[in-house]
Amino acid sequence: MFRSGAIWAVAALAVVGSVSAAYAGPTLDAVKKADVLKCGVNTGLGGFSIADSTGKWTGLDADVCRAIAAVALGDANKVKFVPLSAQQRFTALQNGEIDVLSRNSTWTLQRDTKLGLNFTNVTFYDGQGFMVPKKLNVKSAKELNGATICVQTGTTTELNLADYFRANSMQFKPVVIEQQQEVLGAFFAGRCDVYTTDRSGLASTLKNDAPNGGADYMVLPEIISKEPLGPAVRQGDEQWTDIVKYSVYALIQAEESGITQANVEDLAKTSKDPAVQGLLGTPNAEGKTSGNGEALGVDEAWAVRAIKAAGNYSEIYDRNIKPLGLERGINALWSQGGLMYSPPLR
Ligand SMILES: N[C@@H](CCC(=O)N[C@@H](CS)C(=O)NCC(=O)O)C(=O)O
Repeated sequence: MFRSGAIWAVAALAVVGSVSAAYAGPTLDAVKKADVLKCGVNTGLGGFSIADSTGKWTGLDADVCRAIAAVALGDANKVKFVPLSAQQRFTALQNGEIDVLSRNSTWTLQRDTKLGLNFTNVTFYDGQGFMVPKKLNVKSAKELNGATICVQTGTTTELNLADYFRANSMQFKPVVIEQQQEVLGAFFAGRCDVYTTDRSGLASTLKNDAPNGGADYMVLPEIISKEPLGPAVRQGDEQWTDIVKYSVYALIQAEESGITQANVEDLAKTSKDPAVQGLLGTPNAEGKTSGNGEALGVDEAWAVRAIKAAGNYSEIYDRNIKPLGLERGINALWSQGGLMYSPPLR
């Protein structure tokens, strides 16, 4: 018994050994050849991805693009931001117009399977809500029977809305529009009583797009769905999936390990903490590095560059999402009662 177990162990090791050298997948090759990461983003959603008048993109999703470019290409600035509507985004990814989608997109079973995509992580745990003009004098979504509701095409929002009203035996009149700016135009012009989207989208709209600084509008208390938002890639290139996945996990682990944009280079040289050394590719006391970079098919300083690109998850959150008035809540680290958790990066 022992003998045959030992033989199996040797055989298993041989197999593991033979696949341990990371292969170069087609997406990383293509990204390197183009020397730019084509990253699908929102057409303009403050806090997530929005371009200023000089064409500079900011936001959590834009920072994720930068972290991936830093890992894959060694330069956080080598990103071509491709703005996409809700309706266009998955086709653009399927067609190869973009290498990764980082655009407030909800991870759902059918997007992750039937659409031929892989969601890699959750970068923001969200949920759908409703915004109404204060003058409507409504305090709860349960009072919205018969309301006219503005919603964007090609979203989970559209589907949840129908489910919620059906489940509560209420009627509504949908005004379904493809372009975000037109949805908001219709709502603020009073063509709909209600605007519905992810609560982060409502917070962003209230702060950035609503007339009068949002003073005449309010968000109702109900959260009617789960909207785990995160990056997606095409199925079929496991290496690229892993690169995107661990680029994001490096940012989350960096927060947990106290690694910041400002101290990452220093810690890469001086830290004696094995977890930090492992993540940052620093040789340990025996002169050995963790080998994470090799396993991903990049170099060992990959995570240093990801963190240097935009900061750790809390830095990214505080810079982009906090100004929308959204506290960390369930987006806090697991060790602080939230859901943000990186697997061991070893
Ligand atoms: N998370 C939802 C909704 C995403 C979505 O597209 N939301 C709208 C409203 S906040 C949006 O971002 N529109 C901006 C655009 O079309 O560029 C989904 O994945 O379907």
